[in-house]
Amino acid sequence: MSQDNLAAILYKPKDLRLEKTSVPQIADDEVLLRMDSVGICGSDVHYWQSGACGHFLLKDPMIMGHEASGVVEKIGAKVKNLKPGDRVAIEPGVPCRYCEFCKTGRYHLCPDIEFCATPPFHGNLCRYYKHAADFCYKLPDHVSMEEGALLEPLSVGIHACRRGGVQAGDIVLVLGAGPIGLVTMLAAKAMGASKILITDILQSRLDFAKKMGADETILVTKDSNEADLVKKIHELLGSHPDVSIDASGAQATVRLALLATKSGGVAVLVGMGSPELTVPLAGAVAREVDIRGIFRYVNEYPIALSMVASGKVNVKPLVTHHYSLEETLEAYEVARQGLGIKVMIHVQPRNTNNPNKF
Ligand code: 572
Ligand code: ZN
Repeated sequence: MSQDNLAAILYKPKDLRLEKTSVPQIADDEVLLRMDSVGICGSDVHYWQSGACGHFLLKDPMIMGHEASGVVEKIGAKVKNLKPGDRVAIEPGVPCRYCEFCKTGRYHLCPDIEFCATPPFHGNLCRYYKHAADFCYKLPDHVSMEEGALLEPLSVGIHACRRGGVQAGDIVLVLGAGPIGLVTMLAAKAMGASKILITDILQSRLDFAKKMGADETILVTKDSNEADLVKKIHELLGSHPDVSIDASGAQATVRLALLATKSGGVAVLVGMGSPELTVPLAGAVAREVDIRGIFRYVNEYPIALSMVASGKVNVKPLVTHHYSLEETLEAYEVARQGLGIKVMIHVQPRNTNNPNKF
């Protein structure tokens, strides 16, 4: 094995470097992975630009990357579920397994979870990376390494839909057509939503969403009137949405979610741009609109893999840009400019580990 473990390390805001680090030693329940594909998430760009994301602050140099897939190089003495050569998707958050949240199945809320590229934990945008074997999911031959990496954002979308209770026949409103809005739309469709309307401030993103299966779109501009938008949402959907999912985090879209949702429906907030927002709460409360937050995902990787492997969800078109590990800085710049949807970094040349033609 080559001992070169080239890694993309964020030292401080706007100081991302490619440097060699050591190849990690594995514990008995871990696997050593040769990394293959790593997508860039909005949070990666936040850390790179500001050294922070929400309440997480970069203090020490950190290896980036958490939307990833790799190939098993070596297994620990107690690993039973994987063997060298297996192609895997990596669920990036490994919880303590002992706290009340872990024991009751909501391990994503574990206060001691170690999540890739969330300070102080390193991510996997590097050549060699070690991970808990039971948080690696073997990919069937017909699922590409890129799709394996995309199970991460797809899991966020599935979790948002499950928190919203999306079910067959539901009418769903998705606010924001960035990567998370799009995977939420794909998940809602796969879960049986009968009509999905998606909004954004960029027409290019709405055009993309339409190609990916949105039934209706609305372009929101700074001159848009809130009451008119709510009316238009109801008109285009032919009904009030059963579930609204805000994938933008802006005050304006959170307000729309609360105002547009059907009485007795659910409004899911995937993330908030700022810690406090001014929203029309009284109306939502009086109409028994349930407001639910989400934090990443829990037990959704196997669902995401089934959806992709069965062909129920096609995430491939989300990848608009491809770069090598050596081109990481260029890739981050493209992601920062928001020029495409998903920027993918190929640690090994693309298709090295894809047995089928894709
Ligand atoms: O891919 C999931 C994911 N989740 C992230 C960050 C990056 N990628 N987080 C979950 C939400 N938090 S937060 O602090 N926030 C809304 C900013 O609750 C950030 C980390
Ligand atoms: Zn992410």
